[in-house]
Amino acid sequence: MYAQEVKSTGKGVLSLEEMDPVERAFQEKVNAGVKIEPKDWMPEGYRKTLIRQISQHAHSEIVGQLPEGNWITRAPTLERKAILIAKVQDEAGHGLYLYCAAETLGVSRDQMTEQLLSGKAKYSSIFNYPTLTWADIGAIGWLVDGAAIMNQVPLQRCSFGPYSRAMIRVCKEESFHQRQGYDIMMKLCAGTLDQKAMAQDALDRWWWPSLMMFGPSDAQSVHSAQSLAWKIKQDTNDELRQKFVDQTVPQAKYLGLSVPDPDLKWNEEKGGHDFGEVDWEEFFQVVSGNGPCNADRMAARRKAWSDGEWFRDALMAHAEKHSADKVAAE
Ligand code: BYC
Repeated sequence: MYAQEVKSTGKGVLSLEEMDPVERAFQEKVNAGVKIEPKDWMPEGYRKTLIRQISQHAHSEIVGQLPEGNWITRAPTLERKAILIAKVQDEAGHGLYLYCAAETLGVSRDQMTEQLLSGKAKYSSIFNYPTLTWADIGAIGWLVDGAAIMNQVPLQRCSFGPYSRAMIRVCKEESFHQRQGYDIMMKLCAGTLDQKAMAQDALDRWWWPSLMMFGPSDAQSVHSAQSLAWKIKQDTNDELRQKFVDQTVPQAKYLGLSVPDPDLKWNEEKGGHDFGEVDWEEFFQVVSGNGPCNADRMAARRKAWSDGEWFRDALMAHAEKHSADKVAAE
């Protein structure tokens, strides 16, 4: 039975026998690892799930420019400033590839923007925390981009072609982002006592929000079972969170920093770390708009949209004039 072939809790997922023939053929294609392309038949739920996830992913890239953009004018050296500008520009590029991938599913960029600005569409919880010191830029690269890579590497194998191809390019750039963040942390940790304390403070503040990036626990995840069945996701939220902890703890040790979790310890039997419970109350508060920076982030995006109105109007006027000239010349 199909539901036994995937790592799903089975919540609401139909077995092959329960599907109608068209849907069954689609699922068999997915099971065989054939990519689904925009013009192929797909269940409406698959299309909607992808639009939701890809557009939220795109919004995260765009909103994610704000916390780091906050430090461009205050980067400690010209070199660090140039690197940070390049990184923030990369995030804009990621947003654009992802909006294009979502557009192939029949939603327009304007519709997606409207959903973000009206608060209907989510973006990653992590970008609702403030960047208080330069060490936060190191912590974001190291932890936030590190968590993003952990989540996005499997998305390169997503069943939907345009999303999977966008992820291949995004992942290459994210590796550079992660390394530049870790490089900042290494410099700070090899610096003065104050610099090392700044690095520890950043780790203390970004650790738990980074673990929240992987989404609610498997028991609370609404979409995981179906997304695993459709091979949109390859791993559950908890599986990726565990991998991230196991990868990151030795990196913190190398820096000489301590992870702010008294329950963290190596579990020989499972071959991974045990770690404390994420504060899910905080997660759901942030996701529902009540995090420390939600209002600021949304205000910045709304301002950018309204400031850009004259430019969008000018582009439209130019395009209309151009096509009228063309018609007149025919
Ligand atoms: N924050 O059923 P679940 C970057 C929502 S940007 C907010 O587990 P799913 C970077 C979820 O949407 C990289 N909301 O959902 C950029 C759902 O709500 P709706 C960002 C969250 O989709 C700039 C509900 O909770 N990466 O790297 O199966 C600078 C139930 O969750 C969060 C992506 O976007 C969250 N953390 O799994 C630096 C990755 N978690 O939609 C760096 C793509 C969950 O029903 N997305 N929710 O209203 C995914 O892989 C999946 O969507 C998730 C959630 C793992 C996030």
